[in-house]
Amino acid sequence: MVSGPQEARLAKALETARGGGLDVQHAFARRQIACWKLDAPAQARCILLGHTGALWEPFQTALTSSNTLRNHSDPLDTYITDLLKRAFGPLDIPHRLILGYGEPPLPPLQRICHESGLAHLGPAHLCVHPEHGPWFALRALVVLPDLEGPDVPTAPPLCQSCHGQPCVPRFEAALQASTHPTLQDVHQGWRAWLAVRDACPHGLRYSTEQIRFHYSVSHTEDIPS
Ligand code: B12
Repeated sequence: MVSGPQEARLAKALETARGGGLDVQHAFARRQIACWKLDAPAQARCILLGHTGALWEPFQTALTSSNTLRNHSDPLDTYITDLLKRAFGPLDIPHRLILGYGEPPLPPLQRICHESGLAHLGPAHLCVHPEHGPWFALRALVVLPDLEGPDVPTAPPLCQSCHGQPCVPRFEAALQASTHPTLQDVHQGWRAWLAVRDACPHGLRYSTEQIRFHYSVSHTEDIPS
C-alpha cells in the first residue's frame, strides 16, 4: 500500500523530469503490455517517459553550462541519464528504470507506447500521438511494482483514417539507399528520413535546430521548411 506522501514524492520526481524536458509522462498498468516480458505484478504502475520539442531548451541550457556534456560523444543520452538519476535517485518507493537507449536488449518502446494507449504505431514505424503526431521521442520506462497503474484505452488509430498514408511511399523511398539502415545511414540520408516524418499531417514539428541535432545535419546544410 502506498501512502499519499509517497505519491507526492513520486509526483515530485516526475516534476523534476518534466522540468528537464521529459514532458511526455504516460502511466498505465503493466498488464496492458504483452510485447515485452516485464517482471512486475499485472497491476503495477508503469510510466513511459519521453519528450516533445520541450526538451530542447533545458537540454541547450545544460549544454551551455557543462563542458563535459558538450564534449561528450552522446550528450543527449548522457543528459537524459543524468536527469533521470536526479529525478528518481531520491525516490524512496521501489522502482526500476529501464532506458530505451544504450546496451541491448533495448525495450521495444514503440510497441509499449502502442499497447499502453499513448500513441498508435503507424505504417512508417513511427508512433503517432493525437496531439504531437510523430514529433515526440520515447526515452525510458519506470516500473513501480507497489503502485497501481490505470487501464488506459487504446490510442486513436490515426493512421488508419489518414488519406493516402503519404508516409508510406516516403518510407519506401528512404529504404532505397539501404534496406537495413543503421543510424549512420539515417544521418547520411537525413533528407529522405526527415521527409517520412514530415509527411505526417499530425503534430508540431521540432525546431530546425532540434531537427539538425537529431538527424546529425551539419550547419553547412539547409533544413527544408
Ligand atoms: C534501433 C532503432 C532504430 C533503427 C531501426 C532498425 C530496426 N531494424 O529496428 C534505425 C537506426 C534505422 C532507426 C531509425 C530512426 N529512428 Co529509431 N530507434 C531505434 C531504437 C533505439 C531501438 C528499436 C528496437 O530495437 N526495438 C526493439 C525491436 C525488437 O522492436 P520491434 O517492435 O521489433 O521494432 C520496432 C522498431 O525497431 C522499428 N523498426 C523495426 N524495423 C525497422 C526497420 C526500419 C527501416 C526502421 C526505420 C524502423 C524499424 O519499428 C518497430 C515498431 O514498428 C528505438 C528506441 C527503443 N528502445 O524502442 C528508436 C526509435 C524507435 N527511433 C525513433 C526515431 C525518431 C528514429 C528516426 C526518425 C531517427 C531520429 N532522428 O531519431 C529514424 C527513422 C525512423 C522512421 N521510422 O522514420 C523513435 C521513434 C519515436 C516515435 N514517435 O515513434 C524511437 C522510439 C527513439 C526515440 N528516442 O524516441 N531507429
